[in-house]
Amino acid sequence: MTTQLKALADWVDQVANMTQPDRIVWCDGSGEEYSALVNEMLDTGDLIELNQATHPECYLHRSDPNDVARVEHLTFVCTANEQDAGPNNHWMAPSEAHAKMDALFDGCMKGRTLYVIPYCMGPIDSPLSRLGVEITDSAYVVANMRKMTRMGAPALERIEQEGRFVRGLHSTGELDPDRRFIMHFPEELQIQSYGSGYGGNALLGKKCHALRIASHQARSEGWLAEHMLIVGIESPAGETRYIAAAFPSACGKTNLAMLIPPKPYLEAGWKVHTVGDDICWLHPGEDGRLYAINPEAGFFGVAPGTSESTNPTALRMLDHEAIFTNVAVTDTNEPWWEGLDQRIPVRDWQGRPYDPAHGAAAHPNSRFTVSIKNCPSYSDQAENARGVPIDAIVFGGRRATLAPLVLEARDWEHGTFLGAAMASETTAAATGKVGVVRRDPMAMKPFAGYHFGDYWAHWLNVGAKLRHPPKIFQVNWFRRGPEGEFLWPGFGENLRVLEWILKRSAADGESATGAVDTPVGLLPEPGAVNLEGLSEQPDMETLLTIKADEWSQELSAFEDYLTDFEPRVPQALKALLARMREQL
Ligand code: OXD
Ligand code: MN
Repeated sequence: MTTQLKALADWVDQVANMTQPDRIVWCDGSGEEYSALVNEMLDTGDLIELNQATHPECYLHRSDPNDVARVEHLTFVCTANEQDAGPNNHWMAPSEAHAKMDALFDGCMKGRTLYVIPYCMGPIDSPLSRLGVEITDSAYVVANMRKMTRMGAPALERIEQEGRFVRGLHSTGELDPDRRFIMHFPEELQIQSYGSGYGGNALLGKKCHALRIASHQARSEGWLAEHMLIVGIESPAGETRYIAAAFPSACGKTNLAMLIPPKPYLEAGWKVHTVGDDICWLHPGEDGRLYAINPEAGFFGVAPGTSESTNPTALRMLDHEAIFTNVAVTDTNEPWWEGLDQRIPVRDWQGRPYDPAHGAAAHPNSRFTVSIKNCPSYSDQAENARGVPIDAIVFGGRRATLAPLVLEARDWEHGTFLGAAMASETTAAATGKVGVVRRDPMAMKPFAGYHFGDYWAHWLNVGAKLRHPPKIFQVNWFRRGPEGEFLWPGFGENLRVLEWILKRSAADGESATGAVDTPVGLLPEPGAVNLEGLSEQPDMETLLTIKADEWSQELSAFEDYLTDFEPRVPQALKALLARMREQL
């Protein structure tokens, strides 16, 4: 396989001249190609076979111990004008970044294979989808891209028809943290990544293309590329409505996207349909509503914490055809991670005999890669070329205090405000300290490919044009009590909150029943969130209280934060902030 498309053929030639691989392979995405790659990696030790009786076609990859998460400090947005990248991104001048990357890529594939991966983000026949080609020297990346994207021959055919595609160049290099960069050139539709094999740094379709480059593209084309799961909730009446929800990395998007309804809901006939767990492209439809597609075709999920009680659906899809990265293994050679069950693993994520003195057995950011088609709750609408209509947008963070269980925005503008004001405790998904509160607007801090001020303005513009915008909500599953205990049971029980959200979304305007007005937004009125059948009654009073002093402080902190983004902060957000403060 090669290509008729001259621009693509020329680019591959040019990259091959620079990187000097031994071999060039055009990936067709076939099953045979995948099996051959797996066998090759089993030979080199890049993959380790897991127990094929309990976990058919499941493999383990152990990464370099210094290459286990996204590296935000080495991730750059290289726009011609520094201001356009915004204070939310690290910036480098395109000429400087190209010179740096050219030097790193020079001869870097000697003795290696150069793989060309044509891919399509989104359903292959959808006008909302976008195309890309990743060149990589990592067989592990090819295998993961096959699960995460629609890649190979059909994607190439569409690329040849359209001619427009994002060019992503990746090499694992020497895996030296001092020779590692993830560069984005949104104005050139280019990504260059060197020195890491980790998912978010190396599977270029994901964060680099579907969020950083796509958000930039979306701005000029009038849509939104967001860090959101997409889930369909089917009521006992048989009506399915869709929610798009943004949470920072490792805050439960995968669990929420495939939740199992609590017992009374299951018995009543509620069902959950998974469309996506991480990325959502939102396009205004001709009917004035917002439509969503999941640009990805698989999950690259956080393993620790996934269990029979937190996400039984995920366990059903993880016992076949999954690639695990940096998990531990049991004496029966099955994958294991903290929170899975009571077994004691025999080897940790680095392959050492398990010793609690070395810390966790599985790396806290250990991952699984699996096709969405393996998911038992996979939605039959996930391949719909038009996308699914969104009824509610949800913003969630991880906050021990302050943020109530759920809050409804008055309108799109206020919802944009709540999204922009999001803050959350950091997790292991990125290198750096865990558990410190950082501002993370729309859960896009690491992923917006341009200036946040322009991004918020774009959100306001998109909403202003929608004749039937979805309602917007803020949630917090992570509120803690005086002993540090979680006040809300979370996981499947979150459906109780989603039910209230969907009820409110179906209702017209603010007059609808079930909500209490406060200066910061609308709260469920007492009894409005169904608690029937919960074994322990949560402290709803604390979960749904707005403390004026705490919120005044929060608004001041947000106001300070906004000053970093001047003069591009939309006036409407500042006016809202002033009004909320006055009312508090
Ligand atoms: C992810 C992340 O991998 O957000 O989805 O880090
Ligand atoms: Mn993510």
